[in-house]
Amino acid sequence: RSNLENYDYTKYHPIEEIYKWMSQIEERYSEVVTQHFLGMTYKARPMYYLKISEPTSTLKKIFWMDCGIHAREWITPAFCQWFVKEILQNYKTDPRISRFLRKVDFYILPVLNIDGYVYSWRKDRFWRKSRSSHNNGTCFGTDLNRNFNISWCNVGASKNCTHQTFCGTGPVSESETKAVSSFIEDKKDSILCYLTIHSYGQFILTPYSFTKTKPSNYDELIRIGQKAAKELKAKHGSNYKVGSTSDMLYFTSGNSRDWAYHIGIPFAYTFELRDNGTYKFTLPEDQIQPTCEETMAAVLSIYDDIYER
Ligand code: ING
Ligand code: ZN
Repeated sequence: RSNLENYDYTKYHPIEEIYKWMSQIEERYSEVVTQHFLGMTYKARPMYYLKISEPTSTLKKIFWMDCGIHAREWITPAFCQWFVKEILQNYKTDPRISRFLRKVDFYILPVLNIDGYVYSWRKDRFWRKSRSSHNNGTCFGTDLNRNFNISWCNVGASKNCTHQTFCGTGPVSESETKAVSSFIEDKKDSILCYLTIHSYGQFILTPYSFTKTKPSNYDELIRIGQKAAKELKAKHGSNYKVGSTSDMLYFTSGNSRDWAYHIGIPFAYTFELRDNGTYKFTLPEDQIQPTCEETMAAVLSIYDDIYER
């Protein structure tokens, strides 16, 4: 059961299986995939991303996607893995995907918040934050999506470590956000698109979340997002709403997407995957496949539009 051909993409997987899957993917598709170390989590677990890249001499742009920044959002690591599988199984035969790989490298981080993910499997299915220790070990976890260096802890975030949206002890105080921030900062001139995948609620969200002020390319972001939502709906009929986070949801600060946009990455979106509130974070496994299929359509639609520019 442990080889790659038997990997079940319609089930949720504990971190050990995801680690193993990453190594097997790198081995099986060594001509296009490499696994890279990004940093260590608070509990000293290694964070790896997969780079999907066809060896060519031309300088390529980067499309970044991360999943699992919030521990309980299990459908999101499942989607990142689905995405990798689809690209690798089809890049030789699907003209659209082979076209992407001529100009673009995909960087995929399947589980950003590994410590939290492990905790959500072993102890508390509804854990959201990381597992860093605060106040002499009396409370645990930072909301990694409030810890980035953008309007840090100004709105929709808490300085109380017992709260779900604890922003950390300072901007980028957590090892997980440090690892992601320094990598993105380093590569930002090449990164054209930053996607971060959450659940639930069924939204495609643009900057910003800490202000109602609109980004300079807002109209284009919305147009591309709306087309993606249309492609998504065409698969299984799911309705997604498109708009800025502050218009569609609530005010928050210190999230990764706003930060990525702020440092100059022009196409930055947050996805909120299924569902609409029936199962919330415990989306049944029989919805993994349809959710991944429709999300794939949306992500490829966004990539198409950006690529064609
Ligand atoms: N929702 C996001 C959260 O971090 C969000 C909403 C989206 C905030 C985009 C900021 C930017 O609260 C979930 N489900 O985590
Ligand atoms: Zn989330």
